Amino acid sequence: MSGEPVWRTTSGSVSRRLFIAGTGSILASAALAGRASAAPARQTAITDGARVSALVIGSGYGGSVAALRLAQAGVDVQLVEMGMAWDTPGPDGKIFCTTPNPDQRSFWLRTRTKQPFSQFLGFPIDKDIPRYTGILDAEEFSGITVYQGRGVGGGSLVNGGMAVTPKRENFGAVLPTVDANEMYDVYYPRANAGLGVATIRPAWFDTTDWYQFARVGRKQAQRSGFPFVFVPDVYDWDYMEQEAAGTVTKSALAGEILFGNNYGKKSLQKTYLPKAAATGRVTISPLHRVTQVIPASGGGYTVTIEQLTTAGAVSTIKTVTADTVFFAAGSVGTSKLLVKLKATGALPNLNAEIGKGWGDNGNVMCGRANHIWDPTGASQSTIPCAGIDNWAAGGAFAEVAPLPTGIETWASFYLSITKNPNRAQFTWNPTTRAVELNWQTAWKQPSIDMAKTIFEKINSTEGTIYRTDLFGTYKIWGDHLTYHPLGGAVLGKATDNYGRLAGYQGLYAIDGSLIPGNTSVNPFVTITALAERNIEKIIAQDF
Ligand code: FAE
Repeated sequence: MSGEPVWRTTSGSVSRRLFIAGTGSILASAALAGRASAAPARQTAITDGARVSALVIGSGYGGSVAALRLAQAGVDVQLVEMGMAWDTPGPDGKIFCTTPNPDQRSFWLRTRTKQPFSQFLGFPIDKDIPRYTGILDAEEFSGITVYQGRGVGGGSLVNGGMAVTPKRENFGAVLPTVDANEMYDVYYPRANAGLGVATIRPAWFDTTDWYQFARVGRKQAQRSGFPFVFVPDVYDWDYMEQEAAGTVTKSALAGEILFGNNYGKKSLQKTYLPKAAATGRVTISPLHRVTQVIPASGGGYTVTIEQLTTAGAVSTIKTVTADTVFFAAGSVGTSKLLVKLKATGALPNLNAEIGKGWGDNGNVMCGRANHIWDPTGASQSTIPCAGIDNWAAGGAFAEVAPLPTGIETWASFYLSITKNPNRAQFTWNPTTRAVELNWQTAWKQPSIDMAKTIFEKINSTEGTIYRTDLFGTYKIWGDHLTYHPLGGAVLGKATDNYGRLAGYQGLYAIDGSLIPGNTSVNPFVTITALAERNIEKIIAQDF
């Protein structure tokens, strides 16, 4: 296949470029998904003065599930997303830029990149870029940088696609008020099916150069007595095998991940969102940011929305009335909105739990330096497929992550999810008129200690040391960030047991803000499954 793939639609084959130019974002998404039929989606953005049944703020996992299920139940949905549509190729013919060569598409309104690794082999790797509504936000709070996706599809656009259902014995600690039987019998299977979750073919894993790094990870984990587990992903594994065979355009095997995958990854743009569009009841408004939600005098809520330019300026302010509002702006986005709305008197009856219970899913990163006889490979897929499970004994689950630099580095790299007990709170600062988070960098120490239960043992068995050149000069631990923000409107505390916000009828939280800080594994399958559970109940009882 050439670099300009051909997608089949009901009207025959069209080139992706032509199809996108001739249609709108949602139809383009449906075409990218290879779906045979998609009913026409409404193309126009939300209009000033509109009255809407359901307004969903944010188009990540929670927002996409809510939009699809509400629309299928016959409810008209306005899905409002502050990021771009990500449906139009740039000058290089691609929608997304690669991780090694970030351009303006990479970061959300920054003039310099802020890569998770600040340096490599002692050299700083960040560079200047034009300020643009790029795909990855590195949002800085005191003591932590929180990485989040921006655009139609939310975090699914930028994440590694690791689609992990927590072990059942850990679920009680993840969501204590939720019936585990229902989740494991109905909603986790529904979420996994809806997301297109699959596992790498073991025979290919065992032979391909692209996963040598993970095989080294397996060998070393097993030599130290740790369980090594394959981890499912939403990447199309058949497509990846074709990438390796050279028969399709490379994406995961061409360094694409952090700023989007042009091919192969089943982001929400290829799963829930085209299905939502196919109902004909969902309108998506990209580059629209919700800033205010206040009870309307005639019932429902008055919602203020800023339309943004790609430079981040506000071009128009729209006011609409919504019968119901679903907060799906992600843990940080939903928390920031709710904390502000409560503190500024727009929604004063929200309860005192708003903004509380925020955690980083215990994220901490590190690299290890292998011996010269243990190369991890110059060619590495960007998609992780395996992990080291020491949750029960040491409180750590370490994803064996790629370091796709294109050269041999002898480095093994890991993102650990740990049972870090620390929880932070969002609060409103009336002086700066901004929402703050009181996380402290020192609160990562339990995560480091838990990750060490794996890596000290491996280093001792292998006679190896940590890398000290990835996160600063002579710095071992990447303890400055999280990819997995969770909490801020915790289920059963800020809301009832289905996400209905306390104090107001018709207001719901339906995203990662509901989860109290930790999922024991990567979070998006749990966010999706919980959203599936909650929306089913809400549709049955409230609509
Ligand atoms: P999210 O997907 O963040 O969607 C919220 C959306 O709301 C975003 O599109 C925002 O732009 C939008 N928004 C925010 N505020 C507003 C506003 N005021 N008005 C309008 N729109 C707004 O929320 N998780 C895994 O399970 N496996 C992985 O492999 C994995 N890798 C990751 C790698 C990276 C680099 C990152 C950043 C995250 C990763 N995650 C991973 C985390 C995962 O993407 C995240 O938990 C989910 O995306 C959160 O889903 P939500 O629906 O809560």
